[in-house]
Parts: sequence; structure tokens; C-alpha cells
Amino acid sequence: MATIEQKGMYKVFPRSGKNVSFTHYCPGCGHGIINKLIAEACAELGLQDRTIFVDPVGCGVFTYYYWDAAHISAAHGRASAAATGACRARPDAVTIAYQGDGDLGAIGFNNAFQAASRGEKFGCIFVNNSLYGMTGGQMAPTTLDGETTTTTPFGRDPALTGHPLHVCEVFAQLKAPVYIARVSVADTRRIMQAKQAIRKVFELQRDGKGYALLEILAPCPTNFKMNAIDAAAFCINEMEKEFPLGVFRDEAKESLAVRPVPRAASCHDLFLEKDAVPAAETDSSFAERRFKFAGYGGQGILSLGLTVAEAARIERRHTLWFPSYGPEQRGGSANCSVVVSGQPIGSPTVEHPDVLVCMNQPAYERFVGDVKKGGVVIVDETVPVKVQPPEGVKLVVWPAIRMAEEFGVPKAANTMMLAALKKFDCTGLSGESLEKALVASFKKKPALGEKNRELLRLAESGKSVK
Ligand SMILES: Cc1ncc(C[n+]2csc(CCOP(=O)(O)OP(=O)(O)O)c2C)c(N)n1
Ligand code: SF4
Repeated sequence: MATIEQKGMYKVFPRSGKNVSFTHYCPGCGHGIINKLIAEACAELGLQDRTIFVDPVGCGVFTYYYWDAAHISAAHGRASAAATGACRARPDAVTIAYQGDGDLGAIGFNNAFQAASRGEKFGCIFVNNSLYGMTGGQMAPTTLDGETTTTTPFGRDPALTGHPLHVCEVFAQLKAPVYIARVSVADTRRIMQAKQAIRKVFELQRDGKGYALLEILAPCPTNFKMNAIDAAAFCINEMEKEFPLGVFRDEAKESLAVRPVPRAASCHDLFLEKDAVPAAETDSSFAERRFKFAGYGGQGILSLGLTVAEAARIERRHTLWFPSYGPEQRGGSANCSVVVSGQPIGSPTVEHPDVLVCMNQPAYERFVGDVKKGGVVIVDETVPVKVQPPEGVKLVVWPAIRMAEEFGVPKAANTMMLAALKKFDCTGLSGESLEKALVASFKKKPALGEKNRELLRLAESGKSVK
């Protein structure tokens, strides 16, 4: 790339401890041309302050040194997954994933395909140079039949490795994408067309239209083992035979921004119908709490977590419930994470809970060390407490299983745990909401709901404990 300043790019690139003004790409590499076109399109459309680039692992890895905008570096093959997070967290941003054909077509195919199928609101610029450039020119899913690479030294043999993967054609089977096209940067005319297509990807994202995929055929002279002119000719004469240029989908003319998104009227996991409670509201005075509920499958640990999440929903808190199952149907380990917050929640995972509820020994030993200082651990009294919680964490040993048996309802041990959460005020939610959520959890058996409410109150008062 020329050393003159380019639109949309930093003036110098602080790479490898030096401030240089040339990129790391080999002479004649398609990435260099594409990088320049992307930077120009972004700057010309005035989108630099709104753009989040998701960078790949591959020869395109260093784009964060070049494009003057926000960047996320994704793990190999995960740019579309990271872009999904970025565009959901920042719907106002223009999110662009940049991926190679090894990155997107091989290790990352499924997450890219699923993101396209969901119609995530980002643009994916997919650089197809028919092989793994960065690692020395191995075969990629896009390698042409008969093409020589370091792992197909006698040419790709379809009998052994199948035929090239046509990413645009496969993605064009999906309903959600609004734009799918293939262009090339092998000569000036093609570069001008590629520039228009790149601009279009940015415009679609600027206007919130939906998922766009732009495949760009690009020469890799180094691994083609050709000079720049022959490498470009290979793109035109060989790659285009297999990967014809063209537009496979262009629905952007219809106003896709307002395409209705079908939504389920209710969710079987919710105790209360979706519209039975108003949407969450933001309340920065409510301190976020993170919970982990763990035990054996069948102990009702997942419904206990869901009950707390539902109680939070009743109080219009933001909440997430995230189950994790062992491989067994019953009797294996099960746990769930619940987050209750006054603000929209970024991640459903709970690594350091404020409150840990354990119904068995493996769960206790696995999670007790993770509890935050100032937090609480409630553990069933059947669990031998061989390990103490970290300093500053309160331990409550609670006879949930015994109380449930004494009441003649052994399955209600999870309700007994809810009684402890209520009694020790661990949730930040009102007792009324917790009870309402508990009753709602038995919506198909209302008599059991009332019975559990009664048991909850008895357990909380400690009346059954001998
Ligand atoms: C999980 C993981 N697997 C493998 C690698 C090694 N690796 C780095 S880049 C790459 C392929 C790059 O090829 P491509 O995506 O086509 O990009 P190009 O370099 O050709 O632009 C591979 C396999 C890695 N970094 N991480
Ligand atoms: S190895 Fe190929 S893809 Fe990588 S920088 Fe060099 S020419 Fe470009």
C-alpha cells in the first residue's frame, strides 16, 4: 500500500514497536486493496465514529492498526459471533465483521451461517483468497478443485476433500439476509465495483436494514506462488469460474428496516405469560445481584432460579435466567445462573455470584470459592461443609430437604430454599413477588401452588424445624 495518507486510516500504524505507514500485506495482496476500500467507504459515508469493526484471525488480523474506528479482535472463526454481540449491544452502531475464507468458511462457518440466518444487523466482508494465507497456504473449504496448496501438493482432490464451498450461494438459501453479493479486486474495473458494494454494506448497516454478506475474491500472490499480475489473473480466470461474481440477494430496496419480526406470544419457560407483566424499567438505584443455584437434576434447582427470575420480572427488574444441564436427564448435576438488575444486562453468565444456593456436595465444592465478598451461601444441611466459604461470605446451613420431608412433600425442597432466600432477604425482591412467582410456577396445578405458598411461610417461620 502506498505510504500516502488514506481516508479513514490512521496516519501511522504502530506495529511491532515501530510507527510505519505501510501495511503488513505482501505486494499484490487483495487484503491491502480491500482495506483501503473499506476505510474510504467508512470515511466517505461519515461513519467512522459509529463503526465497530470485528477483526479476524488470519492475514486481516491487523486491521485495528489501520482503520480509524472502534475494533474488537475476535478469536479465529468467531468474528460473526462477536459481531452479533456488538450489534445487539450497540444497535446504533455500524458493525462490520471482516473474515477470511478459512476463518468464515471452515472453523467459523456455523456461527457465521447462524448469524446470517438470524438476520443479525451487521455486515460481513468475507475475503476469499481460496486458501489459508496467514498460516502458509493450506487448503481452505474454498480451494478450487485441482488447486495446489501446501496441504494439497498434487492439487485438491474432490474424492478426498470434496468440492469448493460456495458461501454466497449457501447463505442465499436463508430468509433473513438482505444483501448477498460476490465481487473481486483483481483489476481496476472490479475494484470500482467492489468499492460500490462495500459502500452498500455500510449504507445498509447505517440504515439498520439487516444482515449483509459481501464476498470478495482476492489474490494471495505469496501462497499462489505467483507474481501480483499472475495472481490477479488467477482470480479472474480460475476463481471466477468456480465463484461467479454477482448479486445473489438485494432486498434493500424494500423497507426492510420495518420488516416485522415474528415473536412468540408466550414462552413455555415463563410462568407468567409474556404480557402479564409490564416490560422491565431501568432503575440505576437497584444494585445488580447475581445468583447461582446448583444441585442435582430433579431437585427443582432450575425452577427455583426461574422463580427468582420471575419475581424480578414481576417487579419490572431486568433479569436473565441461564440454565446449564449435565448430560443426564435426572440425577446429574444441574445449575442455573440468574441475574437481576436495574439496568439492561450484558451477560447471562455468573462467575462470581452474590448468592449461591447449593442442594448437594459437588455443587457446593464446585462453586463456593467463587462467591463474592459480602455474598451469601445457602447450603442444604445434608451437605458436609468441608470447605469454608471465602472470607467475608456468610454461610447459612438450611434444612431444606429435611423440612420438605417433614411436611410430607419431599419434592418441595426447592420451595424450602426459596423460604431461606426470603427469610434472609437475599434477593432484593419483595416476599410478595417471590410468593406470586412461586404460585405462578404451578400454574397448571393451582392447588399445589397454594400448598407451596403455605409451606414456604411455615418454613420461613421455622415452625417445622425440630
Ligand atoms: C483456533 C485456531 N485454530 C487455528 C489457528 C491458526 N490459523 C490462524 S489464521 C488461520 C487461517 C487463516 O486463513 P483465512 O481465514 O483464509 O485468512 P487469510 O489469512 O487467508 O486472509 C488459521 C488456521 C488459530 N489461530 N486459531
Ligand atoms: S500471505 Fe497472502 S493473504 Fe496473506 S498478506 Fe500475503 S498475499 Fe496477503
